Amino acid sequence: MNAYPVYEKRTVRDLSGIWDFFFIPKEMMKLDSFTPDGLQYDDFQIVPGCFDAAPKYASQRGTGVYRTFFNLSKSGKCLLRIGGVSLYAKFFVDGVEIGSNPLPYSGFECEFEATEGRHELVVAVSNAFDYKACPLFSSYYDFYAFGGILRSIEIHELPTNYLGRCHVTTLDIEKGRVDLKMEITSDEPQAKVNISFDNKSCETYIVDIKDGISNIVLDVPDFKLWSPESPSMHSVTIDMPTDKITESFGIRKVEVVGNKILINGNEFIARGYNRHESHPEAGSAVPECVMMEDIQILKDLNCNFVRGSHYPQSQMFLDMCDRAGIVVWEETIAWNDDADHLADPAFEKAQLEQLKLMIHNSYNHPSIIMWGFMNETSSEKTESYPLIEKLVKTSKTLDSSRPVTFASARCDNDICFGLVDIISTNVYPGWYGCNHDDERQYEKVKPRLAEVQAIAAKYNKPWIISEIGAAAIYGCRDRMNGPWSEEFQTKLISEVCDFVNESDYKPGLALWQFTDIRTYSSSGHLNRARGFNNKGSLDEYRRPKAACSLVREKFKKT
Ligand code: ADA
Repeated sequence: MNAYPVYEKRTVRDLSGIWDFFFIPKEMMKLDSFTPDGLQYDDFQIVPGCFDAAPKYASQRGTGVYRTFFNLSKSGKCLLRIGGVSLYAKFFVDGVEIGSNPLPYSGFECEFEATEGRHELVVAVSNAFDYKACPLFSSYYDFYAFGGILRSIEIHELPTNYLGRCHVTTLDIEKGRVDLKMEITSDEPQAKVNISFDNKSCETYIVDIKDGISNIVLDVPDFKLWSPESPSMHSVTIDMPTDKITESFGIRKVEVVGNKILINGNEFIARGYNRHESHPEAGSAVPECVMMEDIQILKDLNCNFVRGSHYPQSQMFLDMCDRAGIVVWEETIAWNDDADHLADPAFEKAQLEQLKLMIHNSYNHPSIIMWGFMNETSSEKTESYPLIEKLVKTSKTLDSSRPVTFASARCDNDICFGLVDIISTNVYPGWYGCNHDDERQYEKVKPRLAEVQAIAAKYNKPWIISEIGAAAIYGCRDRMNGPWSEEFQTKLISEVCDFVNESDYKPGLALWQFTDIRTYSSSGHLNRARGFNNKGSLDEYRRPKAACSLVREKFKKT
């Protein structure tokens, strides 16, 4: 089984496995001119996977063309369902284009008609930087743009009347009352549905369908609340004569009250990391066993929080966060995009589309308590304000149950903090703009955080230090605490943790970052030793640096 939801009546083909493959260098072709006609596949790849994470195509940019075959038991409407691609892709069934996706890391679906029997599926996915084809990933972003099919890929045979998702919204944590918003495609104005929670006895309801949506409010029997400390999960099964879906969800309430974040009325103080989906041997297609390892390491470090930096997350990873009680900030992709991008209609369209897909795909995860977008954009400029305002309004329209935020690197003169529910700031005192010949740069941490706290306090909103840290090369030990040493990184993080633990107001904290990740040697004009962002508390192979033992202790005190 891939991540939730589970469709139990329709025929679903999981297409994970070995696919035919052919690589076209970017110099030979742009994706927009690709057709699969007459291609001779001379290789193979594993799906999910990144074709450029393995030796043969490492560092190459262009279009990876994947091909497989699938059988349909009947003619009719089908659904291609993919967990995410990088960077952008086109899809062909029997040589005919059925869809395209310009949104890196977004889970998405496209419907198509096909007859009973055997069919060819071609996924042409490009990792070439092309702002027109893919405005949401620029070559200066400080994380490596791998190419491939990152997560699960399925073909669903759709019945005449079928279910989309069922979004579960907590209405009352005292009664276990939830609102079920069911997506139903039907040629009838009503539907007869059997609804059961946790595979217990079901009840039959006749629901009205308006614009493809049916709502019903129900109390969950024998409910238990979801919280970071006690992450109880429930399931709901919607069973129609022709289709059946089971969704996983949690009953919990998230509120912002003054400068506090509350979960079920209890203050939540984030202690955790920014985590990229990245592994030196798998690229962005992080295997589920490594996701499990990351979850266990985060818990071992006494973390209760992870920011999915900087893009929509794997649904399987979010399923794991639900069950581990690790609270999540999920966000749309961006990295220091300037006002020229935000003023571009194509960039705006892509941002809004990715936000809608992210909320649609991730809605039922109780671990996600806030939506974010556009990391470190130019939120100090008036030209940026309209898109940030649109993203906030869109988020609230699609999901009034969660607060919104964005990580600002312009906190001293940010003009958009008034739009969001939570003030989030990325600051690097003691690392950037320092004279590292003087190893006491870490002494700059507390004064700077006090300055930022004063800015955040003006808004009387929760404040999260959404990024802070320093680089250390794994194994670099230096009694002089020199830069790039594990000692320096540990000392700087110690200053950060002491500030948040000693401060009267306890801000949230997401250290930058969980593990080292591949980037480029001169990302965003920043030097990156060995082509990696080395600010992980663990290296890219999840080997702990000295900072881990400090974090484990300091986070225990929260
Ligand atoms: C920024 C950015 C991160 C990373 C970090 C760094 O805050 O959001 O993605 O690039 O800086 O390591 O400098």
